[in-house]
Amino acid sequence: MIYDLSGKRVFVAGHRGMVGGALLRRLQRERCDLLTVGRERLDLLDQAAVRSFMFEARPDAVIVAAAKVGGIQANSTFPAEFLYENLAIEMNVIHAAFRAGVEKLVFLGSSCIYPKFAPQPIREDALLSGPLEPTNDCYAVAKIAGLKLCEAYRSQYGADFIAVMLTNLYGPGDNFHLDTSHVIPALLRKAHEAKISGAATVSIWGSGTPRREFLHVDDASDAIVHLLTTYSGAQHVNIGSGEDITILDLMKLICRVVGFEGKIVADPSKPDGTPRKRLDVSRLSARGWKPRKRLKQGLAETYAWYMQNIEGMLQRA
Ligand code: GFB
Repeated sequence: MIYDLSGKRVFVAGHRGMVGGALLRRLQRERCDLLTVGRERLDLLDQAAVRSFMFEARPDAVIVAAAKVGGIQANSTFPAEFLYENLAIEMNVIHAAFRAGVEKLVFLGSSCIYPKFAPQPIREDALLSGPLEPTNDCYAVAKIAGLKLCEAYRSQYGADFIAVMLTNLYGPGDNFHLDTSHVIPALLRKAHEAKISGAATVSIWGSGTPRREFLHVDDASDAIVHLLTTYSGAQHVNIGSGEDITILDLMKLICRVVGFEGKIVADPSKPDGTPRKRLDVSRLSARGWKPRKRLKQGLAETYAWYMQNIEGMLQRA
């Protein structure tokens, strides 16, 4: 243990998102005070407001879980917002945390920071070794900037700011909107709706051949807290399950979980994105952490969560 959370005030920026929500659940098991603030009270894009908040709230530790996120289609449709909003959130929160004397900060990044054709599994040192995947290069550039910001405040000022790079996450609290979501919520919803309507087929975007690595958000939040309390270093750390699966096999698994028995058809008019992005998680494993939840179990639980929350989501849509 190098950062003991007992008695600390921990600010989770972005607590209403899927990862932020999981972090709150996980941190409730620690003896720390949790600090959150809703979007209506603090706009993280507003530099002056973030600075005032940080100086008034005086957190000891900060987790930057706030971000503009979305799946392959949202990323390629709104590159300006993905770049601008993510840069602004990182810049405002990380700089204000530094100025307010925050002792420890964890910045959450994503596996899309790595080159499109990085050798698999992807090691941390693959960063900036080749061109990015174009469907999400704006998001990736913003996340690389956040990582570099942490590195720079550490090397220049000795700030204990660390960066972790997360693989594709899923779980309760995810976005199930078909245009903007990541693949798992989209396919759970499509399979469910196909089952309910008695459809003969269900479609998946692209060829079905890309491979993705998935990690349940409760495992992700556990790994983040593990690194927050046990790690300090300039090198960012990958967080993943270490296993990947093709999108077609993922959909077969989802159809079994949901109980849809029709045919799966590919939609080649939609993009595949990067062919493969499995993270090398040996640095994390060497620090004594491993995931608990198997994909099938995590999918079943996420489907159950979707079923319980479907009405509220439809009302908000
Ligand atoms: O999860 P996803 O949108 O994002 O898509 P990425 C993963 C794969 O699933 C792609 C395919 O090959 C999609 O073409 N796919 C199949 C679908 N059917 C669907 C569907 O109905 N909806 C969606 N969304 N995908 C994201 C990045 O990339 O990964 C973000 O855009 C972020 O920046 C995130 O880094 C972790 O894995 O391709």
